[in-house]
Amino acid sequence: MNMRQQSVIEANKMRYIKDLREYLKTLDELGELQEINEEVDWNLEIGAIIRRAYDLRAPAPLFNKIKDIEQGFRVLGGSGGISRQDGLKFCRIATSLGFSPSAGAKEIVNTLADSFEKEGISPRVVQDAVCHENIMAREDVDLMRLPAPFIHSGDGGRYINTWGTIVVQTPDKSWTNWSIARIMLLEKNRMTGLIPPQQHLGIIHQMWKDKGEPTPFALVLGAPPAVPFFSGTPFPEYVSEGEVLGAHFAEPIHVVQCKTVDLQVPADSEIVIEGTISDKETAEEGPMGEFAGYVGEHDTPQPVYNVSAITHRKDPILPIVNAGVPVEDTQTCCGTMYSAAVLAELRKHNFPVDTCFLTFESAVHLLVVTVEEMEHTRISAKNLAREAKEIIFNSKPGVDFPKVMLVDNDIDPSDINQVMWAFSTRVHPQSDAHFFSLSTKRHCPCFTI
Ligand SMILES: Cc1cc2nc3c(=O)[nH]c(=O)nc-3n(C[C@H](O)[C@H](O)[C@H](O)COP(=O)(O)O)c2cc1C
Ligand SMILES: [Mn+2]
Repeated sequence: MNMRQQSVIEANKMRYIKDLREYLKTLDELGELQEINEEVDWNLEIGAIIRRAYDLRAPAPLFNKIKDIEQGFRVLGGSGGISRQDGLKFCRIATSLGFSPSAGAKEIVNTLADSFEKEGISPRVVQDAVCHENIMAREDVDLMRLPAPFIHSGDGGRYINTWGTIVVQTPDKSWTNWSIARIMLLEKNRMTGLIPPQQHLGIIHQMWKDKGEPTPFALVLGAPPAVPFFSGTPFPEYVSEGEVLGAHFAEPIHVVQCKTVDLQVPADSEIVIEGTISDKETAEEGPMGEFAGYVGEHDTPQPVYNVSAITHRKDPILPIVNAGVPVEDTQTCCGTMYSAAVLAELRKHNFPVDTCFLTFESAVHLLVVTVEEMEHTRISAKNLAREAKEIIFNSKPGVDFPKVMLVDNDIDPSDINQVMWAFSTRVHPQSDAHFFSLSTKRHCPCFTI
């Protein structure tokens, strides 16, 4: 690490980065951004370059010129990727969430779990917003102007949403949910996307359907860097992600009223797509290469998103993820945030937990929980496992991964080499592996086991 980077790390200790462009500036100073000025194709090429960048742990690629797309519209990959630089492995996650670039997994996860317990801070409504610098409304709406990529060769279409936040609100307005779920382009003013019924998006969509009405939505692309992380966190029902984000940073995030729907979105965002999710109409969605590392085999009928406006900043940046084999941003986002959510849950039940980590390299299928070493003498390993299983698999985050490893806290659960060593030398195949049948219904459509 050179002296310039060291001073960048010093300057960024616990700093709240409030928009994507400031985040890109920080990445650039850390040596974590590469601008690509040659023309690239949205059809497979952008996806392939992002994939290569993950494999090399190379700086995040920012594509400045995209074939058939007007000059100025840009695409960013690797927003939450891991770094190959010594001591900076988690720097993109850390700086997105307000930590020092050199923060380790335990500091990030344990501090987030503390934040999840704090009283929420509601967003502050502002009047002017950069996301409204340009507006396409009603018949002027044209999604095809945006550089949505065709990512994997088996995909069912071009995906406009892989790292954006879908904002919806209950009909009584008491709960505003932010979440990430993939969305595919259909035509200039229509999209379709996964709306799993057990996810909060699905629960709120059902409330509107019960009233016989479509669900107003806003899709926020290129929000402040912390937003996707909070949108990818499985909080309990009726918890608004924006309020927990406010609690984490001890100040409200700025939001602005949408132009054509009664919703508010982070004001300092690059692109906002507004409209309603049909209560009746569906379209064939998918398949798409997913975070488990496989491309699904089928499309499925999913609700249609009808678009009433697109607003954007000048020269907007569309951040995307190429979901696939580890390590990519779905895994770093969910890995980090689910760990904090499980830790908060275990703490609530007085489980003797030190920290948790939903390992990136397992494609977020293996959660490692570290316990105080002396706890073994108080309670048998089998009982400890049973207790952990009861708490974890009955919580919202616990329905999305199938394997949990309990280990002494001399192991760093974010270091897969240490995890593999502990698993191989400390787990007796007959007496230390416990299988439980689970009543919880697993909901992830791309779940592999
Ligand atoms: C990049 C990324 C993409 C995701 N895509 C999907 C998706 O397509 N479908 C889904 O059900 N969950 C997806 N997730 C996980 C959800 O965002 C996560 O489960 C979140 O907790 C859902 O929000 P909710 O708790 O408000 O329901 C994705 C997460 C990330 C980080
Ligand atoms: Mn939620």
